[in-house]
Amino acid sequence: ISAMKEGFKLLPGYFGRAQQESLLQDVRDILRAAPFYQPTMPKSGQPMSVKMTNAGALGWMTDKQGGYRYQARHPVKNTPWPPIPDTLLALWDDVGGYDAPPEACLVNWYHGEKSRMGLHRDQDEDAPDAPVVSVSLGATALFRLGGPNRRDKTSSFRLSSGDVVVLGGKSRDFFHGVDRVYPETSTLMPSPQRINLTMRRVTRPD
Ligand code: MD3
Ligand code: FE
Repeated sequence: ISAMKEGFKLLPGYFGRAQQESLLQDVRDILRAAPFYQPTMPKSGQPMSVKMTNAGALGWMTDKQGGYRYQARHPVKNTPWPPIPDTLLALWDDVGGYDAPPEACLVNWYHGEKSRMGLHRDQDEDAPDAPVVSVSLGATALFRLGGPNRRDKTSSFRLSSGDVVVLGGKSRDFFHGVDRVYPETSTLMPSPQRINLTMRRVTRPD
């Protein structure tokens, strides 16, 4: 990891198999209150290839009309998002190095071989000093991390089930994306499904 990637931490195999299964059950519980919805791109209305839901006081969403934003309610059910699971709050305390708790846990579902996430930055939060903490479950993904400018050189690596990524410091602002998911790489879910859980602080703590 170069100096450029300062603040970026990959913790391979942070969660073992039993904990992955327990986290997947937590996701199923979230889905009962807040099912996956189909996010669409601002202006174009292009559907994303990843489906989403959230846990926490605030959830990240996007649709054609409103664009990227955080809101307190599920866009279809109009009910509050369920709470962030305790295992994830404990993870944030263990690796986040940030005093205030996370407010949002975005659940990304890569449901097919065509699911991907284009190169982007996460810029919708008002607490840019807080890290982003992410957990991968299921199929292995090819993840790409660049720099603060879209044209910066990128490096790619695989994220496997149970891996944790912490984006702190400068890396918090770097371009990143998911190029593909690999079939038959995990027995946690039917291939080639992958779930990524991403915790964020959205508002500035008092
Ligand atoms: C690097 N999710 O939800 S998680 C996202 O695997 C997102 O679903 C990807 O990018 C996924 O916004 C990647 C790891 C991650 C999350 C946030 C980052 C990497 C990041 C923010 C800055 C740099
Ligand atoms: Fe992102």
